[in-house]
Amino acid sequence: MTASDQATAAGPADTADDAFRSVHDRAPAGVWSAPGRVNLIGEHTDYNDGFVLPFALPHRLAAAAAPREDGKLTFATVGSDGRVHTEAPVAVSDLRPGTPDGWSGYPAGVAWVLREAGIGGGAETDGWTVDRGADLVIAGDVPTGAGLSSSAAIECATAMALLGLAGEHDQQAARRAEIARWAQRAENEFVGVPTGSLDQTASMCCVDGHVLFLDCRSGDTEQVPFNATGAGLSVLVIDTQVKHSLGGSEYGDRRAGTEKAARLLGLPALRDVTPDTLDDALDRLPADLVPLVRHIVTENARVLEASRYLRDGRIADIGPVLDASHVSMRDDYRISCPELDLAVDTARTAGALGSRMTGGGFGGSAIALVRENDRHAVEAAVTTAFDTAGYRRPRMFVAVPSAGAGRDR
Ligand code: GAF
Repeated sequence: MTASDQATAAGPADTADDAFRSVHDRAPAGVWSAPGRVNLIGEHTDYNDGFVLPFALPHRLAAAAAPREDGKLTFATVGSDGRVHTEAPVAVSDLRPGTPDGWSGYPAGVAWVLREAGIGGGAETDGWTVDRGADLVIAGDVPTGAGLSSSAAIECATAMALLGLAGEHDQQAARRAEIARWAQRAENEFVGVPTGSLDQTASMCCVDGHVLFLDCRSGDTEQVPFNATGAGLSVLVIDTQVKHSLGGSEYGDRRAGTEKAARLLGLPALRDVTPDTLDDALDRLPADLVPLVRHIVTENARVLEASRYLRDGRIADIGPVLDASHVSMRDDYRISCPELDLAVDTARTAGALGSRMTGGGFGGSAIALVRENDRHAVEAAVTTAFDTAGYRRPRMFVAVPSAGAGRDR
C-alpha cells in the first residue's frame, strides 16, 4: 500500500487514469473521487446519535474504473513510490465479510453492499450490474492512518465509480446520504470496524467553502459557510505520523462503553442526555462509565456552541471550544496520546486560538486554529517541540473546506 500516501503532482484523477491505462491497456470508463476530512469538532458523538461538524479536505482518492463481463473484480493502487500494486482478481460471488482483507477489503466491501442493494441493470449501461465485475485502479493523496478518513475516501470513491458504471448520475443530497450509509455498512459489516456515520457522510455530503453540521440521529445536514481565509485565519492540520487504526479494541471499547451507559440509563442513545440532565445521569452510572458519558454530553454541547458561532461568522470564537474539546478527549474519553497532546499544547502556547485532536484518536492528527500571521511561528514551535521530544517530525498543512465526492471525468 498505499494509494493514499502518494504525493501526486498530476492529481489523483490523472494518476488513477494513467495507471489504469498502463495496467489494463485500455481507457477507463470514467474516474470518480472522494475526499478525506477533518472534523472541526464533535468526536465519537456520531455513534451516540449526536452532532458533528466536519469539512472535506482537498486531498482525495480517485477511482478509475471500467466494467468487466466475467464476474471478477480487480483492484490496483498506486503507491507512494509511484509504482502500481495489483491485487489478485476476486470473483464477485466469492465476496464475504473479511474476504478479501487488507486495503482491498474497503472497495470490495462497497461492491458487496452495492451488489446486495441490486444496483445497476439499466438499459443505458447494457444491463451492467456489480455481478458482472469491474476493474478499479485507485490513487490519491489522503494520508493513511492519519485520522483524516482515507478509509471513507476509498469507500466513497469506489461507490461513486460502481454507481457510475451502473449508469447512475444522480448527485442529489438524499442519494448522497444513502451512498454514505452504504459505504459505512461496507466498513462496519465487511471490513469489520464499528465506526459511525461521520466520515462517509463528510466525504459524500461536504461542499466547498462550508463545514457540514450533521445531526447523526435524524441525518439532517446544514451547510455552514466557513471562510477562515477571509477572516485572516487558517486551520492547520498537524499529522503526528503516529499511525492510528480503528481496527484495534480501543475504538470498539469506547463505543461499547457508551452504548452500555445508554442502556443502563434506559435511553436510546447518549444524545438523550443533555447538559441539564447530565449530573443526574452520572449519579446513576458506575464510575468507569462516568467520564465517557461526560465527554459525549459536553462534546455535543460544544458542537452546538461552535455551530452557533460559525453561523454568525464568528470563527475566532470557536478557539476555546476546540481547547475544551481536546481536554475532554484527553482526560475523559482518553483517546489522545503524548504526541497529540504535545502538538495541541505547543500550538496553543505559540499563539493558536484553539487546538484539538481530530478523528478517532490514539494517534493521527490534531488541528489548530491560527491567525495566518502566526502560522509559521506555530509550525516552527511544533517542529521544534517534536524534535526536542525525539518524536518523528509531524507533517503540517493548511486545510481548506473542499468539495465532496464526485465524477472527475
Ligand atoms: C473515526 C470513525 F470512523 C468515525 O465514525 C468517528 O467515530 C470518529 O472516529 C470519531 O469522531 O473517524
